[in-house]
Amino acid sequence: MKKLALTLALGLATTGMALAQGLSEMDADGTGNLSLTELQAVYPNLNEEGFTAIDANGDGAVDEAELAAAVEAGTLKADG
Ligand SMILES: [Ca+2]
Ligand SMILES: [Ca+2]
Repeated sequence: MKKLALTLALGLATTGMALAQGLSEMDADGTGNLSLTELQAVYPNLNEEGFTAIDANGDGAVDEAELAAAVEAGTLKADG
């Protein structure tokens, strides 16, 4: 029973965090974060400057929090 509740809670959390397109769907190489190339597959208009702006901690990859912030700020739009 507890396990079912946890599964449901996780499912809801995942749904709540769902963006226009989830990070895992864009993460072609399965690293858990997104490179400029992976983001450009979905957002062809994104250039290196835009990527740097999204990469808040400057580690050269966009993680889930950075992706969510970019979508929320309108930096990334689903229709490019
Ligand atoms: Ca990746
Ligand atoms: Ca980063």
